[in-house]
Amino acid sequence: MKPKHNNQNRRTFLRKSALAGALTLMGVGGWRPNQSRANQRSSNPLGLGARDFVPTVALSTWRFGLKANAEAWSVLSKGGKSLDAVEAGVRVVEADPQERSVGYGGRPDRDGHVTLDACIMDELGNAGSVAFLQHIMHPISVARAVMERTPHIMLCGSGALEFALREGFKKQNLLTAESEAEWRRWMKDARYTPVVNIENHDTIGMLVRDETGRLSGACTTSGMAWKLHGRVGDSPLIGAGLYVDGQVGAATATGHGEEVIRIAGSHLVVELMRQGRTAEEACREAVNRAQAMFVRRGRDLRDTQIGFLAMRADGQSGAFALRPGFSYARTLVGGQTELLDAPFLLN
Ligand code: SD4
Repeated sequence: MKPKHNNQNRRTFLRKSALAGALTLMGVGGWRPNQSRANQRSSNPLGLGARDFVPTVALSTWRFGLKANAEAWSVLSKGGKSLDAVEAGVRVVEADPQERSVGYGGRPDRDGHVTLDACIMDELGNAGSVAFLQHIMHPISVARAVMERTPHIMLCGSGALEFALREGFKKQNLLTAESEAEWRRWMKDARYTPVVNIENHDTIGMLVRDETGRLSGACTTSGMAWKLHGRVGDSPLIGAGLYVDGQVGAATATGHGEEVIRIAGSHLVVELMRQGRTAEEACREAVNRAQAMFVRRGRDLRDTQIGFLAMRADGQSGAFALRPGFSYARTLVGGQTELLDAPFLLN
């Protein structure tokens, strides 16, 4: 049952929780800043800002994460659950036609179809996912329905669409005039060949920790633009695009999905945190592994990007990317939100 809070209790919660979290992060949790980050800051002898000791409550990928976090915060600040907060947060981006890499208005595949991938997971290992879903504005809510109303974790393609329609979701055209025009321009000189480049895809992955310490995550995308019809990326795959273990932490991925799948990226990040790494260190090691595998396969890294976000069960959070340019939104206990640039491996 949902806990009730009056305003006084809420303020007390926020204060106590920030303090307790800071103490945990500084001591009991064993968290120490790594040197490279410490060197970048100068506000105290350790090079850390006060904010580094305040637990994170919401973390999400890219600039559009700012509006997702704002929505998640409006759920959390009323005492809401992390699962409701992640769903509400990413729905904002799914419904925004200006965001051309998620949901409505997402860039289509090479045949002109908008196909969506999404998954959601809570701290107990409950999970739901949809892949290669068409015509539904909010794939994340269909994924949640798969989690809560079926014995399965993942539905895809026409089966996922049938399920969504039976559950009362409306069938809609998700291809906006702008995305269609961009696709038609691409068709002119693309010779119908799917491309991977760092500009044509951005997923929203979101991790939230609520006031009772429950972690949840969500990940939703229209995937790589101009992909082959039927292509599924990492975003709907539990363990690749998203993973949550309520006792350890949560992680989500963005970027070139094939490279994230190869290393089971988000699961790897959570396992590295289980072994004692901070969130940023875990993300960095996952990026190292992906890069090593890329190089072993003789591939050129110039046109690709992957990035991870992670949050430990105590609220310590971090990010790391292969290349520059990966930004993410972080909201701390108390509701302050900022857009940060993830540290990266290669220029
Ligand atoms: C995919 N990982 O479909 C997604 C796309 C993405 O930032 O995240 N882009 O491969």
